[in-house]
Amino acid sequence: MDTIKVSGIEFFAYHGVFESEKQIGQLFYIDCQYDLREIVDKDNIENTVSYADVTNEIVEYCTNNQFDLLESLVNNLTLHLLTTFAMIKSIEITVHKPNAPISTPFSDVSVTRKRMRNIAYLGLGSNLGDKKAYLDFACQNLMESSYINEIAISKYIETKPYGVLDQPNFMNAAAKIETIYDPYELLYFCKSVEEASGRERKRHWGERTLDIDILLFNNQVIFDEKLKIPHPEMHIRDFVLEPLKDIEPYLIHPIKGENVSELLYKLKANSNK
Ligand code: PH2
Ligand code: MG
Ligand code: MG
Repeated sequence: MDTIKVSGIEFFAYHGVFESEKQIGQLFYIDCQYDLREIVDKDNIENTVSYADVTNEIVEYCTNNQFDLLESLVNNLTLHLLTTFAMIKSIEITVHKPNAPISTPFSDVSVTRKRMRNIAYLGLGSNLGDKKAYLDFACQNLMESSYINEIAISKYIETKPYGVLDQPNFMNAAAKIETIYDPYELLYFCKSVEEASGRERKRHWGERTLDIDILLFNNQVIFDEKLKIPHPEMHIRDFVLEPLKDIEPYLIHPIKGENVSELLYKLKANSNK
């Protein structure tokens, strides 16, 4: 893909923790590098993202908003640019603040942030109240987020409870999304939608108005306290594989190396033994 870079974009702004920085302001410099979604094969400005437009957008955003931290500035600026320019696939922004209030002589201080478009798969479930309405609620929240483009929603299926058996049947579904969130931001987003549905956490694996689990995120493997991707049990849950197969039967599990149809076939074969 084509990579475009603009360096040393200069502007005067008021970002900083100290009151004097907010009052007096100072010079900032930004380096910006972005990859396009597709190779530009026509000699026509309509087929690319003009570096002049990106530069103007950066200066406008940075002079119309104020942040204490450079980290917040680059975080929000990368979100803003990816939502503004649909043809940009990924972007890296470095903001320099060479006149920052540091008492020792220094040449520069800078913060860098990279952000890209990701493909993620979500598992949705509900087994309290109007289950279909809760799944619809989840999809609507996905659709309304500026940072998520919903690509596909599976059929909704009724399933027997798995794990904890003394609870009502579930309605389950899967969703494929494109998102500029990173995995942890997406996790917090899912939790916030669960909460907005009125979910109360009484017992592990118990009944819930709405559960939104991240199943897959690009081809990434994450295993830490907060987040495990791929979802550790997705390959042994028919209520995950069945709806996932509906939207992407040939999708390959990054650890198992088998596609969704194969995993579901094996799961069913084993449960019949
Ligand atoms: N979710 C669980 C536990 N058990 N069973 C079904 N059928 N569907 C679910 O979504 C489900 C479950 C924990 O997330
Ligand atoms: Mg779950
Ligand atoms: Mg969950």
